[in-house]
Amino acid sequence: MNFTRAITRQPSATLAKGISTASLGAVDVEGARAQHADYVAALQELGLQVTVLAAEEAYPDSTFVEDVALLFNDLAIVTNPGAARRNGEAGLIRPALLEHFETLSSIDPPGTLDGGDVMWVEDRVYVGLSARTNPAGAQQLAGYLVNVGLDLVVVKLREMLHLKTGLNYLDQGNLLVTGELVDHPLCSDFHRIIVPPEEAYAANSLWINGTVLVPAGNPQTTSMLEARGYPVRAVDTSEFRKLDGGLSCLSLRF
Ligand code: CIR
Repeated sequence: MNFTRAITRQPSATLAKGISTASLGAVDVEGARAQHADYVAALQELGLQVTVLAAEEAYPDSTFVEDVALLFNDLAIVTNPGAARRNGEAGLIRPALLEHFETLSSIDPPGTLDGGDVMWVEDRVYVGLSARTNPAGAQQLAGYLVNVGLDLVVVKLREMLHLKTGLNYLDQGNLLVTGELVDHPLCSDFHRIIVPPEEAYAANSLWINGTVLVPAGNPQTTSMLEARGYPVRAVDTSEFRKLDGGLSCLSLRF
């Protein structure tokens, strides 16, 4: 399925106060803005019409728009983000979604769910149970998906922040995978491209209309993707990595 649109949000001046476990040093907000502009340019180069929403200073992590909504054809779901500090971001995305979707469903308390935990592969959706996404959130998602003919597979995470931190579907059965998920039974349905531990961050690469966006500085992953026939476009997201954020986190694609 080709994407035609994406929604992104400008990094805020308060970005450096975002949630982080990365210990990679202080965030350079100007650098992050430049990297964000290149990310938007990469999506545009691949044919997407990109909406860039204004920064939200009250929410340092709000540039990671992937976590606040799930989009499956005509079904749009606003999530209930699992980190208390990010919870209010869900309401902020509604107006942008209503430009494109007639109605919005929602994940509601006690359910919590981050979009980073959700991977869509054809007629199946995988959801990670993580520190952010709980069983009640996954159950609500299953209820919405059954109405549109999509199955839900639940994946328990032990270490990763989100499912897509370590697992990303490309196309034609190809799956990027790393770390705790490499030997997960779900992988048996796919051709695995195993990302080595030293490049684990590149498991969060992003298939866009035939090309794969790969975080800059991951030569092994780049070579493996090229060997499977994918054109690769490097995008530097090092400032977002300092906040545990990767390529997929920075947009909603539909
Ligand atoms: C957070 O901890 O919520 C943000 N600092 C990073 C969110 C990354 N989002 C994603 O992987 N989908």
